[in-house]
Amino acid sequence: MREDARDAALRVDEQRLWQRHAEMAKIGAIPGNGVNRAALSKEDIVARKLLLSWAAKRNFTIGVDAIGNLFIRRAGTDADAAPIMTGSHMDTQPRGGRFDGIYGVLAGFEALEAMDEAGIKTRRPIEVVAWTNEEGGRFAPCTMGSMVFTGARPLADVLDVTDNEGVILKDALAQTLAATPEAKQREFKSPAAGYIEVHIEQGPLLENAQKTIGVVTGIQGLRWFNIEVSGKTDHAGTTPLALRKDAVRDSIAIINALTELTHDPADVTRFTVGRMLVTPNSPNSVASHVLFSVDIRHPDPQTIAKLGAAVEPLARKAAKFCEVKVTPTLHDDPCVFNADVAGEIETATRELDLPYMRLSSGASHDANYMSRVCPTAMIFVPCEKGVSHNEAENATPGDLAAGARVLTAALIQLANK
Ligand code: HGY
Ligand code: MN
Ligand code: MN
Repeated sequence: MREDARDAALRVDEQRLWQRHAEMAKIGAIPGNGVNRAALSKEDIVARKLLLSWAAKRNFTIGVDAIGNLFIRRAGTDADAAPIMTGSHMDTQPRGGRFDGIYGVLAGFEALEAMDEAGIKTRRPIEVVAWTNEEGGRFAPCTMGSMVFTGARPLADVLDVTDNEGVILKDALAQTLAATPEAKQREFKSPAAGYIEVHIEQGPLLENAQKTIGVVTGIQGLRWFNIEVSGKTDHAGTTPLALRKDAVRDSIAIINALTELTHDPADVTRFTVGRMLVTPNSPNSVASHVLFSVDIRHPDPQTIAKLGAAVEPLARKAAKFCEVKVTPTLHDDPCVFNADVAGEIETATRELDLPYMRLSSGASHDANYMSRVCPTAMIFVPCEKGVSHNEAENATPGDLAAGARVLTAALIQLANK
């Protein structure tokens, strides 16, 4: 490892990093030590302003693109060189934790500050990005900011997405962009020479194996759908069952069919219905309309393709009384990270004498999309009992700092190649 990389890594300030998490956790704080900071919400805006206030104290330049991805750039000696990027997301699940996403943004910022304090220069610029709407909890699908930045989806495709309250994404986006006028406009698909994302594992493997660092080799495949079932509202007391077009009954039949499809004795396949909107949503009116989400995941490319292809025909077959509309909203095949970048992470981990293991990710991340446009890999640190997307999500200051040290060293190695 380069001397300057080691020097900067050892300047990562555990206390400052922990304190920053505490400050961010206040924005959207909910009982049980959790955080509810939805994408493009007023809480998201406050978090963006806080991050940019820290960047303004340093000689970093700030950029923003048309979907609100925020970029904090530390100059390199070669201004024209494509940057090495790092980052993650600041939005959370509705009952999210204090570390999912925000850790990758704060660790990236801590790496830039440690480089400043070590007084080191890198050939390439290094940029920290805070991706818009990684979670997809308010505006589906997830990983929206990185998807649009990398050109996997045109911005126009997502502007009219609405949240549960009927707010249109483009309106929430306009408000968010207006809140950070100090950020310079930035094009999509800006070239990057590499990307490393650090994140809590959101699973139990590191903790069970008593490892501090995960060198992440890839992400499993996932498919998201919105399924809409349209029937007819009727009186719950007087309408015979035989005459009903009951959207809830047909939704249950569809979900039972998908449960059967995804049944897996090895418990590797993941199937989740997390959102269900019922209309008119009254105990004594037969439901005329149901919209529900489908999230299916599997690490094997053929299996996830087969499962994804089966959803629409199965939904149509299972529904006996109502119209069914199946809209795919996310189609991610399993991704394999770049061996050289993973190698730099492993070398830095070994040279910093940290216990580690290689593993793949069950959760998806913006690194999924960045891996399609530049050499990409991830670093994991443990979270308590693997719990995430839950207020009880927890991590230790020591592990967070260790991940930030590996990140700092690996970024410097890559930025001088
Ligand atoms: O859904 C996911 O895997 C990520 O945590 N947003
Ligand atoms: Mn995340
Ligand atoms: Mn998440």
